[in-house]
Amino acid sequence: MTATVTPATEPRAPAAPAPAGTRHHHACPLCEAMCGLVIEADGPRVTSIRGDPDDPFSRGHICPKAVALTDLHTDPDRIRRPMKRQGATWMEIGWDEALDLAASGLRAAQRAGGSDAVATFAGNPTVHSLGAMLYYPDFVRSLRTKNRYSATSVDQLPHHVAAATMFGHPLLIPIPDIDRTRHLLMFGANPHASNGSLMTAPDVVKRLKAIQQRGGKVVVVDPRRTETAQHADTHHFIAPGADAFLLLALLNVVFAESLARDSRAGALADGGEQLRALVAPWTPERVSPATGIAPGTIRAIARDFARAETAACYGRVGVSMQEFGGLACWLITALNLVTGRVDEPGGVMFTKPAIDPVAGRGMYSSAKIGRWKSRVRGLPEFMGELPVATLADEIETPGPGQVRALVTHAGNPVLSTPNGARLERALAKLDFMVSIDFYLNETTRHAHLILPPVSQLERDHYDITFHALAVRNTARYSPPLFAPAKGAMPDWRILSALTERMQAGGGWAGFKARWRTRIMRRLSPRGLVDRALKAGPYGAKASGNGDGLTLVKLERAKSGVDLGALVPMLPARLKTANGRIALVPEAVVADLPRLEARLAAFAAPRNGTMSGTLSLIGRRELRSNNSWMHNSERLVRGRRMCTLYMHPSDASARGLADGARARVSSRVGEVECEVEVSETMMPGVVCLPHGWGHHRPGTGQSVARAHAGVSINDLTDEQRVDALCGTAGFSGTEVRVSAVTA
Ligand SMILES: Nc1nc2c(c(=O)[nH]1)N[C@H]1C(S)=C(S)[C@@H](COP(=O)(O)OP(=O)(O)OC[C@H]3O[C@@H](n4cnc5c(=O)[nH]c(N)nc54)[C@H](O)[C@@H]3O)O[C@H]1N2
Ligand SMILES: Nc1nc2c(c(=O)[nH]1)N[C@H]1C(S)=C(S)[C@@H](COP(=O)(O)OP(=O)(O)OC[C@H]3O[C@@H](n4cnc5c(=O)[nH]c(N)nc54)[C@H](O)[C@@H]3O)O[C@H]1N2
Ligand code: SF4
Ligand SMILES: [Mo]
Repeated sequence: MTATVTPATEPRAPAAPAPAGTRHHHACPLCEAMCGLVIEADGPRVTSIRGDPDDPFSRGHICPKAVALTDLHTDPDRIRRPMKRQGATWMEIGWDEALDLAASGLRAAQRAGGSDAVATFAGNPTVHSLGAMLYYPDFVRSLRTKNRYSATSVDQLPHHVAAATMFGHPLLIPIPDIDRTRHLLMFGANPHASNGSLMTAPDVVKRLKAIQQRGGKVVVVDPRRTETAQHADTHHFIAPGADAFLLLALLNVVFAESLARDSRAGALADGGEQLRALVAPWTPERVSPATGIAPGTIRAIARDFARAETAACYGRVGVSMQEFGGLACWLITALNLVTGRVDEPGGVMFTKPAIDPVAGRGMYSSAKIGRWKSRVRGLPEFMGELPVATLADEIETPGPGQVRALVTHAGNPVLSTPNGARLERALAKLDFMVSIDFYLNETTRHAHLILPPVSQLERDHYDITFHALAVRNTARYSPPLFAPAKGAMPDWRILSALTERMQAGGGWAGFKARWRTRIMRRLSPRGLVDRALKAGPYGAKASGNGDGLTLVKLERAKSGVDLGALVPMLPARLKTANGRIALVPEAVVADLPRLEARLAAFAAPRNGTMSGTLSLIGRRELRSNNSWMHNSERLVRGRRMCTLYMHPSDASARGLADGARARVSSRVGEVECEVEVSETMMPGVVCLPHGWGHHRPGTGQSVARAHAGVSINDLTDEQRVDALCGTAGFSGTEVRVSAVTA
């Protein structure tokens, strides 16, 4: 299939020019770091993008991706008008026609198969779009479907599970107070590449260095000696997916050697004795073969952590995108709790954001796992969503409730979810698909309709999510840099227009929903932000003197405002029914036998020989952003990013030298790529980045296609999930690697 674009009769309108030589302040919306930018523009042209030295939080930091915002804005491949596909041909159509077609296509699917016949998938940039954050939930509600999916179940879901079951709300994730800690124990995170995650900390490299400069320690546990690990005081290789074993042993040592500490948060927690009993069998000796870490080292990690004056244990995707992610995330918080690190400066703390997502009672606030199950595989719902690892099953398996139509928003599940190739085949069988996205990518090419939002520079921004996950309390509002091009729609307008069209049902509930949509449309994101700020913890009401934070004030403070270091928030912030912390949450602990049953398999040696399998993990690169931003020449040129890292012993056992081509195969598929022999890999483990594989036909990103790479998710297995919550078990996928012979 090739993509031919037939222009609509209406010419493409140019971006409304900003006055010549203007300076704008804007928060970068690309990753979680929220760096402040100073962008200079000459008319419609961006002339420079620099870090904003006056941003009290990011202090002038910037990374190469921010500069590519201008490439994104001017990219001729970026879709600017709605597109309709007929066979392999795309044509531009007007907005009214496009929105009506979207609604009628979805309604037809609902009529034929009921409301669950329509599925939704929200990708990562949804969280980075103010408009989508505010208007996407109502759109999904208007569809009344149980088939809701998102990138959450290939990412941070287990962290939400731990937060929900221990503190009563999925968003009550404690954040490492890295600016004050003297000991940071990091599992499965590489902030040198990712710029920090579930820990918004712009200029995170400098903040990590500062820990060492004040005499503290950074300890990294990772199957790869990453950039972060190379700068740490200590790095320990761990077998992929074995973190829960190690954490059980760390807790075992803490109890066995009386290293636990009393604390305010600890006094609020129930289950201390139960936890002590649970971890008692998990001695360092018992977990050592499975983790690959010597018993003495495990004891030293536990002692150093527990004895440090202040300490924070933190884990990120390495512990959440694996088969035992729920257990690992729980155990990390449990370790923090019993050593007195929760809600203490220098430990892990809760934020007090100016707009508080925890205060609302939305569809994301439920603390229960599995209120319903997926139809085909019986995987559990969480936060109103089902695991995306089963989306292809739901599309392909006939019967009542079969998915026949799909809406994607800012996502690329063909490249981002396990066994993407199978999902890709499934997408081609849908009756109807609509994508809200400005690129024709590996996923959206299967849509019948693409509704493109404006570029990142044509919309306003307030980071609702990441201010709530930041290492300081800050607030920052960015007005649009450019007025939207004529006839262009931001995410929120598209979503609001679709919601209006899909809202059905009469009666009081229907009336209320329609009324809400109208009010929301009238307020716009800007108005909603103003309201939320006024109602928030720094608003006039909360501050009591009528002098609270408002949007107007934030607009005046162009570089954002600092609301101070994190402060103790317990017990007031707890959302559990009994107002206590569950140190041993029943739903999570019930998963321990599944882990125990795998101990022997983890301990069995399986690598190092020609025939042996290897364990596959992922990585992030500073100049890449998941599956997109690959159409920016300046980001993809230079050193090739999509290579397979491999330890010298594993490479030589297979006759592979640096730069050789290798065939990598798994239960589900096979790819061919270049090998980079690297001492930084744990023997037996190989590593590929995700988000590549742009060779597929029918896409519309010319630069990305020239730097195609291969997709790691053509190897990862949709059957391999964390059974507790259905999150994809990417880390540790078993693969075979062999030399490609001409
Ligand atoms: N094997 C493996 N797989 C992984 C990962 C891994 O580490 N290993 N990481 C996982 C993680 S953490 C994540 S978050 C996912 C990410 O995967 P996804 O969320 O599925 O996709 P992205 O690559 O972020 O694609 C973003 C899409 O959104 C579009 N877009 C960008 N900005 C906007 C906007 O403002 N509005 C709209 N409507 N569209 C926009 C882009 O054009 C692009 O098509 O991948 C996951 N997959
Ligand atoms: N430049 C850039 N920045 C990004 C992104 C991007 O694509 N590019 N993506 C953004 C997104 S969506 C997210 S979610 C964040 C993620 O932020 P991070 O979690 O910091 O991301 P990674 O760099 O993938 O780091 C994960 C680490 O886990 C290790 N790991 C893999 N498996 C295991 C395991 O089983 N156990 C342990 N202990 N470690 C393991 C990997 O080797 C890797 O070093 O980054 C965000 N920032
Ligand atoms: S670190 Fe993240 S927020 Fe900062 S400039 Fe880079 S992409 Fe933007
Ligand atoms: Mo992510």
